[in-house]
Amino acid sequence: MNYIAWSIACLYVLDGLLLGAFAFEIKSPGVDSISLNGKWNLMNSNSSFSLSADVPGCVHTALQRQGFISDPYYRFNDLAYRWISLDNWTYTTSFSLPAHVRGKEKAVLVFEGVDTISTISLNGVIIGKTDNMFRRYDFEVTGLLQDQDNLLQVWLTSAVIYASQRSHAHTPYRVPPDCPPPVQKGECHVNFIRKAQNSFSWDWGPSFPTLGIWKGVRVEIFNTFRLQSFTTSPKYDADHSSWYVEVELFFNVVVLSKGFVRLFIPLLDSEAEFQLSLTPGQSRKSFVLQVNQNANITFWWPFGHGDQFLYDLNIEINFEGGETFNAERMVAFRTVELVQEPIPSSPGLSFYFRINGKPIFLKGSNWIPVHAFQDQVTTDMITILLRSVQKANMNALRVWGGGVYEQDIFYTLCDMYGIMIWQDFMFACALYPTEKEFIQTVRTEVTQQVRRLKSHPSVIIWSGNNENEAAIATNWFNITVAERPIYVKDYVNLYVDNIRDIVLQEDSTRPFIVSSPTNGIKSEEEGWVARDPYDPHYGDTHYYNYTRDCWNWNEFPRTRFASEYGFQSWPSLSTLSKVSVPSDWDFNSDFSAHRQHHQDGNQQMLKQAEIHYILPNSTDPVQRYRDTIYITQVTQAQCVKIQTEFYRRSRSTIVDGKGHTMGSLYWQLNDIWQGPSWSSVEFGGKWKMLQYWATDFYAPVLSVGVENIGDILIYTISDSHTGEHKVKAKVELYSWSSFDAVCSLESNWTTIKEGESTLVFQRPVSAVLTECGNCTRRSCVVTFHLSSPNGEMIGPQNHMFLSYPRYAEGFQKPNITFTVKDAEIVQNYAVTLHSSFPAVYVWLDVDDVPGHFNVNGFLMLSQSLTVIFGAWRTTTVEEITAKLHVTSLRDVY
Ligand code: BMA
Repeated sequence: MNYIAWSIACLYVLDGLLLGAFAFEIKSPGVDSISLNGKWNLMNSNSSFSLSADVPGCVHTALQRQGFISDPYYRFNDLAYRWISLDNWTYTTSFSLPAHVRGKEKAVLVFEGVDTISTISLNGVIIGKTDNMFRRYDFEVTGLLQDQDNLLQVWLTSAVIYASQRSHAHTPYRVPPDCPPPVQKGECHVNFIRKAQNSFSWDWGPSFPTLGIWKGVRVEIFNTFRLQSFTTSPKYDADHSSWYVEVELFFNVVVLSKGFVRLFIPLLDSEAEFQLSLTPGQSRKSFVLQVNQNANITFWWPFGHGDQFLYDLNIEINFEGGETFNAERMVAFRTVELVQEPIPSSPGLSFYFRINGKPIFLKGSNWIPVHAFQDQVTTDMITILLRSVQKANMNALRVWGGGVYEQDIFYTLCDMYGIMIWQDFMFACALYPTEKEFIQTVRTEVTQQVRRLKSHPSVIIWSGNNENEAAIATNWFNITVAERPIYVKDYVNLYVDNIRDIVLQEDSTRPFIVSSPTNGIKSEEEGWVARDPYDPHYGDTHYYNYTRDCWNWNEFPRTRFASEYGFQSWPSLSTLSKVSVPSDWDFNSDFSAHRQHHQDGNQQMLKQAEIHYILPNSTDPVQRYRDTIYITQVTQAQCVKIQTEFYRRSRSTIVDGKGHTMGSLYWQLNDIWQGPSWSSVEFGGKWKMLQYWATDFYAPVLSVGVENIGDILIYTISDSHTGEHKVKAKVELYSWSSFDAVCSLESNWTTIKEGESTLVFQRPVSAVLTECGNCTRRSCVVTFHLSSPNGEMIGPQNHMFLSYPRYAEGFQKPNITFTVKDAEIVQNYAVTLHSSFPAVYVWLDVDDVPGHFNVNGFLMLSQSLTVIFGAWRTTTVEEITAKLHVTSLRDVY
């Protein structure tokens, strides 16, 4: 597969030194670590395939790299290659021990991640089994190792067959759902296996139930002890108004060992030394470094609210035997509270995050797995996505519970960029079994993941599952009244008595909620499964409605916190063309139907589009296909903009007892493959129109225009902490046939307050049109922006339509032409557009040249306009000129 789009060489921030301080793999004193990563042999059950395979890796990647299969994402290959996941596969390697490690006391084989069901043997002896891809496994192999020719084998069982067997063995009652909806073309019973739940298919992704060794493998050999992991948790002591850092060290000890631990943060002039005494067995040691009371601590803030200050914490251990250990870890000081308290004139409770004592509105989206083959996810891919998040003015992501706990580098970059993470545990849209072994493996998974991730300041909340409270409450699986108590009991057992219990024990530095959506405290009062977990008066909500007119903001629930909402669109032709052929490029082709995993998704997109726009009708089929992709992206961007602006302007208002919205995380940021989905960034990193628009609708200070009962209302929303501002709204009306404003209006000066949404302009549409003279609802568009007393423009320019563009009068084909020039900044190109008439949703697409524009999908109200394209690889004026396509709404019909 061609990953050019991903490979931007990670120019941004990957300062080796800085990331070094985040390294989570530990070099323990006295431990020899022998990596077993690299080339292994891979064989299927009847030995008809025998090939070389990388570890970390998976069977699909190996088969593709060795030329046994072509790109699994190509056309219908997900179905053609189903056999791979139905077979059993064995990874084999052999290794010798370097002379200096032979004869040591202990040897442990560490598997950072096995996907998923396996039996592992060393030199013919079974050393263990795995059943959970989210766990690390340490198998003691002392006495089994030879100096040379050790044979290590990992016998993987088909996840699909295992899940089916477990489900059939579960006889007392069913644990639904059995299978995904047929449109997803997936496999059944994924809830019976601790594996990425989306790997059996999802409504935005393919079914590739991978098998493999997806993370590193090593042997650790030692005489006295080994340090397995450590955590660093800055905590605030409110009673003494002071900070301390709790450091926990996890050892595996062979013989009694003694020494000293020294902790210090040079920049805060804080230091402490402790005695350390290790007794044989598993040992967890906790130390507290009191931060110097006189030191001035700079907090870590979410992006847009301040800097992401990170301090270097040094850990030094000196053992009596002379062995030493040194580690550096970046720590950050921040507090997080989830505030659920009564709100005046509103029944229910608030639901918002207070970081360092300040209420913060979460602006962002939901994160899904970056690839079906996790071994192919690179740091570059993660960096591109997280940079896109920050560029779009987002400050938060929810790592959704149907995928994977992300790699360390993901959280490290979020720490550095100030992106707050809402971390789900990996359970989604299903009920789950609660047999002893299942609970046991989940307990280990949760303990390990909390310990792995809790040192990251970016993680601000743990959440038990995705939509499983709602699944029981609103009876997705047709459970009878008589059976319901069994499922509620299982639910409480898994998420409350086990997962919550572990999280509360392991981590007191961030809140935990049991599900999303949930009513929070109210759900707890109702026995953890609320009557209506979507109640807008409590907790968070997920809301989707594809059939109602998305321009009608009255349709949206005025929730406390919108953690999911969204609309689908198709990715660009350049992304799709990598996995399709020209005969597929038709909205009604088998390919278009095959890639759509959401029932009626393609029709829903067009129906929603058709409410507002005339659908593409070019007689050239490929042009019509391109235009249809375009119209789905326009529709998605416009719908999500309207909904997000509604949530942002609801932050400080209460209407009919509802409001005080403090978060909008739309569904979904990224894509797992090249197909239609709710994403704003395509597979490969290309921005859809929605991603460009997010930059504006998530701007720190924003003006929003809406129509309500015949009035034009313009609100200002300010996320800033800089106090009060005076602003006025400058409003202009443009007709579709001229670049000169028909009229200009202004609001009075209004004081806007930090953290509030304020009405700055209100006038009846009829009065505005009369005052303007030459405008009707259909012939003009309203533009507006905020201006400060010294004439500065505050926040982005915005606009609103007074009728749907499909009814626009005087709308002309704009005949946009362009010229491209070198912008004289490395890899930046200036594209100057010339238009004959005002144009709406002007969209620039440079095909497969990776990079993005400074603006895109815009309203063009001037004859000429220059935009900048920043490329992520070397390109030329000629290449951009040849590949650039410009489309505006009036061009597609
Ligand atoms: C939400 C998510 C996902 C899904 C999305 C779109 O409910 O949690 O399960 O992909 O809706 O349907």
